[in-house]
Amino acid sequence: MELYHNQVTRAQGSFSLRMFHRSWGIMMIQANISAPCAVLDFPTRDDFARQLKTNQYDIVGITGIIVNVGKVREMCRMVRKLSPNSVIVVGGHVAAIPGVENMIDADHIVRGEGVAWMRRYLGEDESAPIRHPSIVSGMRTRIMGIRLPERKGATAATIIPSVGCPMGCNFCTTSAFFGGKGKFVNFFETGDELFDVMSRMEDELKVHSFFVMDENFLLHRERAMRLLELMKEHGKSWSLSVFASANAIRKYTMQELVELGVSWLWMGLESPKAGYSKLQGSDTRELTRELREHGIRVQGSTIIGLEHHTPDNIMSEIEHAVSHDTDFHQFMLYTPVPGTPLYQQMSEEGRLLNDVDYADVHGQFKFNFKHAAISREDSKRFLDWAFWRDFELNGPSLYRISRTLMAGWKRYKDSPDLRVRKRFAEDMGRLAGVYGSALWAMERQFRKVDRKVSEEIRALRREFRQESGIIARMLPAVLGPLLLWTTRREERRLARGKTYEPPTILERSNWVEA
Ligand code: B12
Ligand code: SF4
Repeated sequence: MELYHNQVTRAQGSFSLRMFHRSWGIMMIQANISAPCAVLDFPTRDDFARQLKTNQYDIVGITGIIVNVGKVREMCRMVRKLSPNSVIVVGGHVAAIPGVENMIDADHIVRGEGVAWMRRYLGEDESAPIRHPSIVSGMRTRIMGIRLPERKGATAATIIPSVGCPMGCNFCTTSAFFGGKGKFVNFFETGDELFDVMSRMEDELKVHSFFVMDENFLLHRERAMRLLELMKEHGKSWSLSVFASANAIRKYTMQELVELGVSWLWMGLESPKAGYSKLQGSDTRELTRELREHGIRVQGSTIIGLEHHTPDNIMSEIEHAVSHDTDFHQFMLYTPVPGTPLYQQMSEEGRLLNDVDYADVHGQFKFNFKHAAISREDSKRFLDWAFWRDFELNGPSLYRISRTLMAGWKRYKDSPDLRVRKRFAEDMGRLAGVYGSALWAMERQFRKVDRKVSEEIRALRREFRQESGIIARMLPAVLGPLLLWTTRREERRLARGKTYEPPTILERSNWVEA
């Protein structure tokens, strides 16, 4: 249930960003039906059994992705036993497994978009406008051994404008699941609709920042530019975290991106030799540097084990990826996932490994196919090395995002555009003291590990000192040593095998107690 620690900062030890994310697909369905509904997120087996025994549910909907198929099977079994009159509906990416109907005992298996399906099933109006649920993007955030306090408005709201992606890269399961190349499902077509949803979220959750869960947000330029127009008209100084491909980013000037509030960008950095059209004509290293200079945090994403990779060239491809010096870097194994054109192709070529458990098909372990040049065992070694190398060379992501904030602040603190100036000033006001303290601790922690990184951190800490107000300047003297202590304590805990789990959450709607 974690993003960063599973697939981005997993090699960063106590500096890894820990955070849980709710299951947005079922929250979306719940918000768009009028039937009484309970969403049970992250249940333990006991929680799930208790719900089934204490309520009479007509329908039990279960969501899962492919790795979860074993859990879905067990949940179906429990429903049949504890609530035999319930209809079982299974949705989400798990539905893409070929022959899944023979693996789990469900009455309906739903492929693709679920809101329309559920409305149709319940006899409700499937074309009614989509109501966006209020979603706080993450919870129980933890870094350097401390859990950050949860304050209303402090964490971004998640906005889901669409599902799927029309680019149709051959390995991409999200694109394939919602129709493949040229297709996707838009929940909010226009900039006006998006602005309305965001304004409502701003009121309800007291947020100014949004995590926009759209596979390629910037690709839809007209919608983005209309959103910008409205943001300007209403003086909104929002910040946006978005996913976008390099060719889509290139459709905008840096000024447009900054005015739009883009402050975090997730971008594919696949090898230029792979020939994906989303990268065409872009020098991603130059682009990354430029974005960061404008205060935009970049999360790079690189695939390990592409067709042209060999033991001889893969290290230099990883070095190339790492040399982007992004704020965060995700590495994923090239993985044929059921439902994608790549899976179909590999299956026809007889290259799929049949004895791999679906629970291990997620790109963070080992290949599930025969690669022309790299063995299954080596795939893991290269993947682990990529994460390690990025950490070794570029340091903790927390340091890198502080650096990007500082670059943005210096560039825009006197911007003539009030909205832009306000955004950077707010970030700086909120974070300068905390970042300064974290840098204080990081500088000391890295002295023994890597002197060069430690010195770079020190230089940045000094910049923070110079640019901060009086309180933020004083804070590191107190908070710094505390963070150093919690960081070291966390390292010891992790070495002992400590893991973190999300809490069980139960949310009911249209519910009248009997
Ligand atoms: C947010 C997210 C996460 C969050 C999960 C939050 C959570 N608690 O579930 C985090 C970051 C933690 C995460 C982790 C992982 N994820 Co993830 N994640 C996503 C992401 C980016 C968005 C999902 C989302 O909310 N979309 C918006 C909602 C509205 O869409 P949706 O969930 O698909 O739901 C719709 C339909 O599927 C359907 N539906 C869904 N559930 C149900 C249930 C019923 C009953 C019905 C009728 C319909 C239905 O209706 C919904 C509305 O249309 C997707 C990529 C994407 N853009 O979809 C990847 C994605 C789902 N993740 C993926 C993977 C591989 C993982 C990890 C294994 C990564 C890793 N190696 O660690 C882990 C495993 C987590 C786990 N144990 O389940 C893959 C799944 C591949 C597959 N085919 O199975 C995806 C598709 C990314 C990708 N392209 O590879 N992930
Ligand atoms: S651009 Fe990204 S989201 Fe779109 S199809 Fe390609 S990999 Fe998938």
